[in-house]
Amino acid sequence: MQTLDQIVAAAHAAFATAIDADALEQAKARYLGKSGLITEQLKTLGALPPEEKKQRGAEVNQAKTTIETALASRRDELKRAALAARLAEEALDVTLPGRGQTPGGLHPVTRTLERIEELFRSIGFAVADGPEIETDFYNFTALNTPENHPARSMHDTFYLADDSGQPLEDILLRTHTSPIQARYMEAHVAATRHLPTMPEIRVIAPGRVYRVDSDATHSPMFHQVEGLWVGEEVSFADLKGVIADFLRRFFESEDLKVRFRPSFFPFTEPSAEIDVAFMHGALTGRWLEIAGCGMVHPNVLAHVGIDPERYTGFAFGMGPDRLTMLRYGINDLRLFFDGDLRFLRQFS
Ligand code: 2U9
Repeated sequence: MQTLDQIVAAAHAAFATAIDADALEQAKARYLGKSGLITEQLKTLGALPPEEKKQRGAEVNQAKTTIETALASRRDELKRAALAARLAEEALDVTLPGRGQTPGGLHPVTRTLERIEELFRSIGFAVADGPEIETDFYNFTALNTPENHPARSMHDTFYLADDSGQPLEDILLRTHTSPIQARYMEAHVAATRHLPTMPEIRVIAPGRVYRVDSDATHSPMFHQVEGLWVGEEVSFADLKGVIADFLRRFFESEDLKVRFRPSFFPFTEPSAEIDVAFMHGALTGRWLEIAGCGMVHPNVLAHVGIDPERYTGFAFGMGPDRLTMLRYGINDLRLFFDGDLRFLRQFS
C-alpha cells in the first residue's frame, strides 16, 4: 500500500512526463478518476472510527488538492508549449520577395471592337448601344424583313419562352445589331422634330448577337459592328470612301485592295458585299469577304419616321470576330469563347 506522500510524488512524476494533453488526461484518470488512487483512498474513509476519519480525511483532501494544482499547472505548460510550436511552424518570413502579379489583359475581340470604335469616332460617328433581348418589331419588321423570311424561323433565331416552355414569338435574342440603329434613328427623329432640317445621323452599333448556328466558323453568340450615315445627300460614293478608308486604317495597309460586289439584304437597296485583298503577307492577292453594305432601304427610313424622298443613307455591317481571326491568323472561332487562358493570354 502506497503512502499519500508516495501517491503525490508519483502523480507529480506522471504529469511531468506526460508529453501532450492526451497523455496528461490519462495520467489524471490514474489519480483523480473514478477508480483512481486518491478516489480509492477516499472510499476507505467510511470504515474508520470518527476521530481517525477526520484526521485522515483532511490528509487525503490535502493530497488531492496538491495533485489538482500540479495537474492545472502542467495543463497550462503543455498549452503554452503547443502554441509556441504552432507559432514556430506557421512563421511567415515577411522579408521574402513577392511572386509578382500578372496583369490582366483585354480579350482579343474587345481590342478589335475598341479599335473600330476609335477609328469611326475619329470621323464623327457616335457609338450606340441597345438591348440584346429584342422585339420582333425592332429586329425584323422595322428592318424590312418580310414575314416569311428564313431568318424569322425558329430554326435560325433564339426565341424566348414563357414559364411552360411555350415560345413567345414576339421576343427574341437579337440576330444582328441593326435594331440598335433603328432605335437610334427613332430617338433622333423625336429629338430633332422641331428643326427645319434633320441633322445628320452618323452612328456605329457594336455588340453581341445570337443565331442558332455552331461550328468552327459560327458561334451561337458572336459580334457585329454595324454603321449608319443618313443625311440629305449621302451617296454610294460616300459609302465607298468611308469603308475603304476605314479598312486601310484598320489593317494598317495603305495598298489594301477593296471591292464592292452586288448582293442583297432586305434592309438595303442597292446592296453589296465588301471584299479585301492584302498586297503583303501570306494571303497576298486573295479576295476575302469582310463585310456587307448598301443604301438604307426607303421602307426602313419610313418605318422610323424619316422621309425617304428627302433623306438618304448608307449602312454597313461587319463581323469583328472574323476581323480578329484574320488579323491574328486564328482558324477556329470557338477559341474566342471557350475562356481558356492559355489561348487568351497570347493576346494581352
Ligand atoms: C439599319 C439599316 C441598315 C446593316 C448592314 C450588312 C449589310 C451585312 C453582315 C456582315 C457580316 C453581318 O457580321 S455579319 O455577319 N452585315 O452584310 N449589314 S448592311 O444595315 C442596316 C442596319 C441598320 C437601320
